[in-house]
Amino acid sequence: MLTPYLEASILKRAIEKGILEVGIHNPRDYAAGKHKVVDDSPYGGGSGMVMKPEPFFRILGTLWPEEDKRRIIMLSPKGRIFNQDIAMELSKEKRDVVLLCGRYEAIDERVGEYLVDDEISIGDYVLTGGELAALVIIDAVTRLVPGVLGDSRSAEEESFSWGLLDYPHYTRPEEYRGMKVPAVLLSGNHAEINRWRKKQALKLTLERRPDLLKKYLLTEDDKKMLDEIKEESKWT
Ligand code: J9Q
Repeated sequence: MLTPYLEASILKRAIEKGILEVGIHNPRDYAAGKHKVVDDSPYGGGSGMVMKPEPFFRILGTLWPEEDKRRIIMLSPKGRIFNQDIAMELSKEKRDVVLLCGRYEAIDERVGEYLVDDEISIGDYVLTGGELAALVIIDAVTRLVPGVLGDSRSAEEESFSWGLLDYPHYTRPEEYRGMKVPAVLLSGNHAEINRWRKKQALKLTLERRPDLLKKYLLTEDDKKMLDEIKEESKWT
C-alpha cells in the first residue's frame, strides 16, 4: 500500500536526494510460529479481531532498541488531530519517527501503554487501517524539510499566506469565454497586487473558515481589509 505513493512524486525525489528515508516493517514478519499469526479474538468477547502485542514489541526492540532514538506515533482516531503545527514540529524531529499502523479493529492496549509516545488522528472518519494516515503525515512533514521542494516558494510568500485560504490564481489567456482576469493582476503594480491577493484570501477565509481567522495574527492593514470586506458585503 505504501510503496506506490512513496515511489511517485515529491517523496521519491526526497528519498533519492537522501533527505527522507522510509523503512516499512510488516508485523507479520515478526510474528511467532509457522503460521505468523498477528491477531486474535478479544478477551471479554465481542466481534472482530485484536492485533497481538508481541510483533510490535519485537519490531521496536529489534530496530529501535534505544528509547531516546525513537519517537513512536500511533495512527489512531483517538489521537490529537493532525494539523500544520504538528507537521512543522515533526519536520524538526531529530529522532527516528516510527508511525505505528494498526489494522483490524484494534491493537492490544499494552502496545499503546508501553511503547507509544504520541497518538495522531488525521480526522474524524473511519479508515480500514493506519497506512493512509501514515502517508498523509509523511507527505505533509516531508515537504517542510529544507531542500525537498527546492526554493520555489520564498519564506516571505509562505508567511504571507500561512494560516489563510489561498487567493485566486489566473494564467493565460487574459479572457476566456468572456471571463476576464481581474485587471489589478495585469497592472504591474505589485503593492496593489499583493494587497488584492491578501484581501481575497481574508475574504474567502472569513466566508468559509472563520475558525482559521481566529488563530491568524492580523496586521493593521489586514484589519482594515476585513472592515472593507464586511462593508462591501452589505451591498450584495
Ligand atoms: C488507524 N481510522 O482515522 C483517522 N485518523 C487515523 C485513523 C485511523 C483509523 C484506523 C486505524 C488510524
